[in-house]
Amino acid sequence: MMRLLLFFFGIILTLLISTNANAQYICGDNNDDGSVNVGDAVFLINAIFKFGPLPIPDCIADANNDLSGNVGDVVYILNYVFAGGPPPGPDCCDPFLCGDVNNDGDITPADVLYLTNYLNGVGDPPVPDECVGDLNQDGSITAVDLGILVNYLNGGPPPPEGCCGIP
Ligand SMILES: [Ca+2]
Ligand SMILES: [Ca+2]
Ligand SMILES: [Ca+2]
Ligand SMILES: [Ca+2]
Repeated sequence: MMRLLLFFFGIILTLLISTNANAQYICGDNNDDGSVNVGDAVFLINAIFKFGPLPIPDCIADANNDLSGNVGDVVYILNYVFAGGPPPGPDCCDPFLCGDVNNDGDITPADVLYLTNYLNGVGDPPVPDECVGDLNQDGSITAVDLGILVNYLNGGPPPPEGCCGIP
């Protein structure tokens, strides 16, 4: 049963995640009524377990911004509505911040350290996808990309927005 559920989630995740990044939306407002409340948790449960309609755009289902739309987002919404947890989003449809290689939502010296460790073979690759570390979009992560990151933190131009192919 568990394996079946996991398989099913895999299909749903593929369905839920899209690259629609420019529509007006509220992350977690799955039923599009203008606010995030328990109805949105129910909406997402229906989408996952009962083949109900998907939110539009479907990326807003990713309330916890981990690049998947699943029961974790139902829990996240319930925690927000009932337990004072953090609100969804706002970047659920724009998950790739180029240069934020440790995926904490910001570009800071910690990203330089993360990327340096990776280039030295002692750290993990950039998350959530290696593409956020390819700042010059040449298909590989090198010292040049690290240089762009360092330069930005020293007041240079910001990394490009489309390093992962999503402008
Ligand atoms: Ca709603
Ligand atoms: Ca999620
Ligand atoms: Ca970061
Ligand atoms: Ca590169």
